Amino acid sequence: FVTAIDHVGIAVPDLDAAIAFHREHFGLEVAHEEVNEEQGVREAMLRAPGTAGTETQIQLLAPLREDSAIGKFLAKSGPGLQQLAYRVSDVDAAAAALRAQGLRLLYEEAKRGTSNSRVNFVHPKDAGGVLVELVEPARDGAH
Ligand code: V0V
Repeated sequence: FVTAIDHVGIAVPDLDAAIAFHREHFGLEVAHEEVNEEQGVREAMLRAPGTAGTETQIQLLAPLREDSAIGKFLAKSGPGLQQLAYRVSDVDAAAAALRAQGLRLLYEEAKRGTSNSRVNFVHPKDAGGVLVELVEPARDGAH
């Protein structure tokens, strides 16, 4: 049910500084930026130039609060890779299938992710130490 590697998420202390770093050193461009209050993040999606629509994105995640998932991750592990996100066509079906296989999903119901996507997560302890996000893009095709 995984249709693509949607994005890889990096926890950063300062979003603007991280965007500038990736632009300056790797030539990545900002495809999208938003604040997600529920997740406690200010975030940006980056892509390589000329790849719009086909790209795997890099998601930079900066905390809005110390007690948010990213705030806690930074305090414990410091800046770095925080999540791997698989794109799925139906996040509820994907979550149900994984639950039936004995994996712990973090949310009972999918929550709102970037660009009105719907997301859920597999617990990192059940996925080889990797926080795996399942992301169902919004129907308008934005991701
Ligand atoms: C924690 N652990 C991780 C981890 N976070 N391992 C790998 N990758 C991570 N990102 C380890 C941690 O070191 C512990 O291992 C163990 O898991 C349990 O951690 P904990 O300290 O008890 O739990 P917390 O409070 O740190 O929470 C961890 C979880 C939390 C994964 C439950 O971060 C969470 O709810 N994440 C889902 C939401 C999220 O990440 N939102 C921000 C992105 P030891 O020490 O016991 O061995 S928002 C987003 O992605 C959006 C909007 C989007 O993509 O659209």
